[in-house]
Parts: sequence; C-alpha cells; structure tokens
Amino acid sequence: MEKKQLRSLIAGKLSRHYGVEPRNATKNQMYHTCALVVRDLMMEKWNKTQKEIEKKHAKQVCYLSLEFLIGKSLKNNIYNLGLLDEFQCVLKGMGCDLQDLVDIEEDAALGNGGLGRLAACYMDALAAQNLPATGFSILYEYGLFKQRIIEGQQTELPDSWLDTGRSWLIPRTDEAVEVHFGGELVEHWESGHLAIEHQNYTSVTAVPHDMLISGYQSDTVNTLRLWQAKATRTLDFKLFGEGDYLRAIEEQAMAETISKILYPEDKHVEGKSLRLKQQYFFVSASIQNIINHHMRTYGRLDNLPKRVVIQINDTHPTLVIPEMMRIMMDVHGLTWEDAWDITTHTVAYTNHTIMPEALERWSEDLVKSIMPRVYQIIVEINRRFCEDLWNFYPNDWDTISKMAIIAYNEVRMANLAIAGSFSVNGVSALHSQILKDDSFKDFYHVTPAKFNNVTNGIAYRRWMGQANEGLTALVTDKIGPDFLKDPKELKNFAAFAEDEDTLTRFDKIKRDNKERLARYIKEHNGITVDPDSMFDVQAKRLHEYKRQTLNILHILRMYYELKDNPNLDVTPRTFIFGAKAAPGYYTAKQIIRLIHSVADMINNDPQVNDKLKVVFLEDYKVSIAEILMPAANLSEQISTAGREASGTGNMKFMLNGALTIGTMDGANIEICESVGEENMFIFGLRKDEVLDLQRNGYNAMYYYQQNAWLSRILNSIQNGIGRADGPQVSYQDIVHSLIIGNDYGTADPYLVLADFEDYCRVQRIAGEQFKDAKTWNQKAIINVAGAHIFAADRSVQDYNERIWHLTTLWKDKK
Ligand code: 26W
Repeated sequence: MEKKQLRSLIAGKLSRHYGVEPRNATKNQMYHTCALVVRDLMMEKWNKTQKEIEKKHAKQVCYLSLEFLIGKSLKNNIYNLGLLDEFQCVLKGMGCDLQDLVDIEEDAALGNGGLGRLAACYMDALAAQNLPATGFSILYEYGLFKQRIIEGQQTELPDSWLDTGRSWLIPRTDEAVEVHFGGELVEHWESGHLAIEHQNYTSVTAVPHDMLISGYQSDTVNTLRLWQAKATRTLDFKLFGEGDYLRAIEEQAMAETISKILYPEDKHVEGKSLRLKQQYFFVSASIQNIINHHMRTYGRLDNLPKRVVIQINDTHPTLVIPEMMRIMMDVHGLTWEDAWDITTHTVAYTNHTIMPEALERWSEDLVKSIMPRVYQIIVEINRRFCEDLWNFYPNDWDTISKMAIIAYNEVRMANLAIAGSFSVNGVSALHSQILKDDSFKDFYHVTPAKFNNVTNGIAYRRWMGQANEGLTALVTDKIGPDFLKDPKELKNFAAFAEDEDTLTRFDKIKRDNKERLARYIKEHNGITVDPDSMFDVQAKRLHEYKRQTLNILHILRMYYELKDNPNLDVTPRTFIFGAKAAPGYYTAKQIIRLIHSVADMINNDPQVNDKLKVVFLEDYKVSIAEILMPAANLSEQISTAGREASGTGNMKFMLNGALTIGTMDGANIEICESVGEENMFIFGLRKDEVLDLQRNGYNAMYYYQQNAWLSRILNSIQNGIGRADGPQVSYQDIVHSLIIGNDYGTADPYLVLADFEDYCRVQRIAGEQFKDAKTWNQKAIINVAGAHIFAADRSVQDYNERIWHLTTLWKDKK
C-alpha cells in the first residue's frame, strides 16, 4: 500500500467519524480511526478467506476456550499486514506518534495466564499458516482484574477494556442464537418415538462479536467469535403490565451477568453456578453456530467430522459433547448411535494441568437444574460408557468407579472429555507422559491410540519480532528475514555464537532493553535499578507450586550473606517479580506481601544497595511482559518437578536471550534438550524423586532444623520483615505452611525446603558466570536459536498432522 493511499484512508475516516482534520484529532480519535482503517484492510482478506473455505469445502478447526489472552491488537495487526513503516510515517506527518496510540490501547485480558495466552498464540500461528480456524469464547465485559498494590498488598480493580477494545469487535446480531436454562422436561410419544419437550426454561440470547485475526504476511484472516449474553426479552411486557416492573428488569440483569466477568481463579475450582452457566452458554451458542453453518452448507451432518474439528482447551468447554448430542438428536432427529459417532469423531481434548484441585467436578444437582436435558444425556453417556468398561475391566469395580463420568453425586468433566473425544493431548513431553502413566492411566489402557503430545509454543513474531526489534534486526542481518516465516531457520543463528560482531551487538541490544525496563521501573516503582546488574526475573501467576517462595528465600540468603560480610564479591542483581494472585487465594496474597516486605527491607538498606534490588511490577499483563521478556538475563522456572504442565513464559524468555534457571519440569526438559545442560542452570529434585520423597514421608521440619540458613531465614520471616525504620511484618502463616502444615495438608507440599540448597548452589554458579559477559552472551545466543522449536507455528503443525488434518487455504505468495 502506498503512503498516500493510507493517508487518505485515515483522513477520510477521521472526517466521516469525528468531523475533524488530522491535525486537530485527539489521540483517542486517532486510535479508533487507525483501528477502523486496519479493520477494513483485514475485512477484505477475511471475505476472501471465507469464500475460499466455502469453495474448497475446507476442513477447519473450531478452538473452544473460555480464555483468550489477546493483549493489545493495533500494533500486532499493523505488523502482520506489513504496514509498520507506512503507519509510522503517515502518522508522523499528521503530528502523531504510533507509540502514543499503542500506549492508550487497553490490553484485552480475556484470560488468566498460560492457557489463555496459548489460545491467542495459536490463533496467530493458524492465520500465518493459512489454516482455517475459528476461536470461540465469551465477550467478558470485564477481563482479568487490574492489580493495585496498596501498602504491599494486592487489591483488585475492575478491568473495563471495552473502551478501547470495542474498535476491534464486529457485532453480528443477525447470527444471534438462544440458549435455554432451567425449566422442566416433558416426554411424549410422537409418531412412534419418544420426544422430549423442554418447558418453562429461561432464554438468554447469545450475540456474536467477531474479532478478526490476521497472520504475518498472510492473506488468511480468521475469526475469533466472542459471545455476549443479552436478555431474550428486553422487558417482559406482561410482567410490566402487571406492575412487576422490578422482576422484568431483574430477569434482564440476570441474563446479562453471564458475560459480565472472567473468573479470576486458575488452578482451583469453585463450583459456582454462574461459572457453569458461562460454560453452557458459550458452548451451546458455539455448537449451534457450528451446526447451523454446516447444515446451511452441506444439508447433512454425517460429514461433519470431515469439515470441522472441535478442539477443547482444557475441560472448561466439555459440555460441548452432550450439547452436540442434544442438538443432533432433539433438533435434527439423529439416533443416539449416529450422534455419538459424529461427536466422538469431531471433538478433541487438550489437558493443561494435573493438579487435582483444578480438575473440574460439578454437582449433579446443579447440572440437572441448569440444563436438565444435557444432564439426561450425560447420564446416558455414563451408562453406556460404564457398560463398555465392564467388558474391558470385568469385575473391576474399583477401576470402573474411578473412570465413571458420574460418581458421588458429581459429574467429572475430565472423564467426560476423554470418553467423548477422539484425541487427548498433554502440552509437553513430560506432562503427556504423566497423563498416560498416572492421571489417566486406566483410560490409556482402554484406548492408547487416543493419547498424544503436542508441546506448547508461542507467537514468536509477537514475542521477538515486535517486542524485541533490536534482536530481530540483528538476527535478520545475520541469517536473513526468512526465519520470520519459517522458525526452523532461527536455528542458523547458533552459528553466530562465536562471532565478535554478533556478540557486541547482542550485548548492546540487551543493554538497551534493560535500560528501557529500568526507565519503566523508575517511573512506576520509583526505584532506581542498575542496568549493569543481572536482571533475574520471575513473572507468572502467583501459585505455591510455582514457588515464588523459593526465589524469595534465596534473595534473603544473599541479603544476609552480604550483611554478614559486606565485602563479599557477589554479582549485583535486580530481582524482578510480576504476578497476580487469585483474589480468594490467601497464601498467594501473603506471598505477594512478603515480596514487598523483602523489597522494602533490601531497597532501603544502604549497606547492600548497590548490590541487590527487589522490584515487584504491578499489574503484570501481556503488554508488561512485552517490555520485561527482552530485558531479562535470568529466567526463573522453578516449579516442583511434575507440577508445571509446560510453561510458556520459559519459552518467551529464552527466545529473548535469557538463560533459564529451572527444575526438570514441563517444557524446561525440552529446553534442556534443545540447548544442552551447559547452557542453562538445572537444579532440584527430579519428578520421580519428588514422588519418592513424598511417599516415604517428607519431613520439612528436618530441613528447617538442619540447614542453618533455612532456620535463620524462616525465623526472620516469622519475626518480621521490613525496612529498618519502618514497620516489621510477620509472616507466620507462610512459615507454618512450610514447616508445620495447616488444617488442609502436610508441611511444604511443594518441597521448597528440600530444593533450597541445590537452588542456592546453582544460583551461585549463575552469578559467577554472569561476570564473564562474553561467555554468557554466547549461551544466550544459543538459547535464542534453540527457541525455534517453541514456535507456535510448530505446535500448530503438530496439531494439524496428528489431530486436525485441516485444509491449507493457499500457499503464500513469495
Ligand atoms: C478454575 C478453573 C481453571 C483451572 C485451570 C482455570 C484455569 C486453569 C488452567 C489450566 C490454568 C493454566 O493456565 N494452565 C497452564 O496452561 C499452560 C498452557 O498449556 C501451561 O503452559 C501451564 O503449565 C499450565 O499451568
């Protein structure tokens, strides 16, 4: 596109929308205008994409996920369209800086963490590779809460992202569908067969809002369809007439709460009825949409598995299985057998966690009252499933009851997901192995062919191409630009690990990125950090299994070592944290507070001040990650082995040239295979050692008593931490949970104390190695190159080869 053309598009939109000239436009007007211009450009490609899907009878993936953690869109879309220079230049001519517009866009935070961001990265990779895909989710009015730290403690504020986010959404009222809740079932005979009638239900209308998903230098534009809940009857005039005005308004509000807010809990299932309603609402709307569309195109359902694969992102959308059965039987008149055959050849399930507290189970009564017909179908799925199991495991009641979909008055979503899918995959090699050997062992024996692995991946063009322009330019200079289309090319960058020019430039780029982060920290935290110090970063959701506590214990050890011996030759470090805690997760919130107390103590102690700093970045989100990842030297991936399904932050850090300090967990193992153990810092108990220790009675108290550092550090936390001239806060509960345990379990369930000594040992090595900048940079470069295997492009190809078998729409023009 010519700059002239772009200029007139922007000027035209500004004048038609706001009646202003470019030079008089506010930043806000400019932002919305640019978003609309970009949207128009994508819309042309979207039309072309849809036509091609139809023409080719293409098979597409429908990615169902309760979370899509998109972040900002403006720059991403401009970048993918290849118009970055053009926009920058044209806007400059209008007296406006593109970066200012980027800054005012709110993140679309429709997700909690890894699982939601993964969905967003996959949408990017699918479009880039010309694979047809539609994402389905909820149009949450409020995304993940905004985090404010007040006196060291997390408080939550609502996140109204739609002020800027709505520019990307296209309402499609014509495609709205109804979802029915509650009510009763009436059975009657209708020309020889039993018909089910659903009466007295509450109807909620699902209105789709589409976000267009562009891919890098590709003509494919896919759809992310977000459902908004609206009352089907805006005002009940009958009630209104009777004067029951309040009830009418109430019904409307009830319906609309369904898409109000994203649940901020990850890893812990609350069993709230609104959450179940969200799941059914979004699943029902999506599958109605999929089936309606298929019927319009083909007029039959038996070929559905040839045209559509439904990938469910964890168990949250599992109700799609019984809901699909319901629609095919009750609406389209299929037999149970035919409907089951189609369903189980269409749905595939990805598991993201083996943490037992995150496995979804819903009370039977709740399921029955919210969706009586779906409940009936689940009961029948369970009956038939257990009958089959009886043939496979004759007389083995124990195993069958563990595998049952309904037991102890609960519906177990993972069991339903496995029974109703043709594929079950984990998200790293280790995790998928654990699923087969342990979590889903009995299922694996029945249908081994269902189980497979797809190691996670990231949108590397966002996480390096856009977030780290300096590094992208360097890599492009050395190996050419093809790696931006084909991640395997990035491998070639390893050959430059010894090249002087590459090393010097790499060092400078990292330094610039650290300065940028240092400025951000100065502005937001008021703390001065030294860009020459090692930036040691842990950024992820706050959870005990991720062990931010282990990190803090090590920081305290370094601090006390320096206090004992102020002349100690340590590598200066800036420890940086970013983390949100689920609002109801008490221990996680205490850990955030502890980090702040430690920061307060260390940052205000002149004795250690030029050696140690501790920074907590408030409101960690995608757009902060984009500044943080490029500036990191050391990436903390320190979960208890066997707990982190994969991790994807680990991939983003290495891609930006940080070295990993980590346990042999999740994708860390594959990082190690890719770069070699000498290019990272592995420590701690292996997965089997963790299990052995726990089986044989782990004694946390013993570690506390035997290890002088642990006693000293834990005592200090117990007694109170804070700056010398300020309040000292005691963290009794944290110490208790580490050495004594609480009502809910034994002490230190995540083996923080058991891994402490080895972690400190390896941290010391990392500190020593950082002094030799050249060797460190060589290792960093090997990490950048080794990250090629973690491109979402590769993950999506794996899904496509092993599970989806989609139609490629077209080859890219060269
Ligand atoms: C309360 C319901 C609930 C339960 C679990 C909500 C969300 C979850 C997710 C499974 C949490 C999550 O984000 N899991 C992460 O998924 C990533 C992508 O596969 C992995 O890289 C992480 O290891 C895993 O923790």
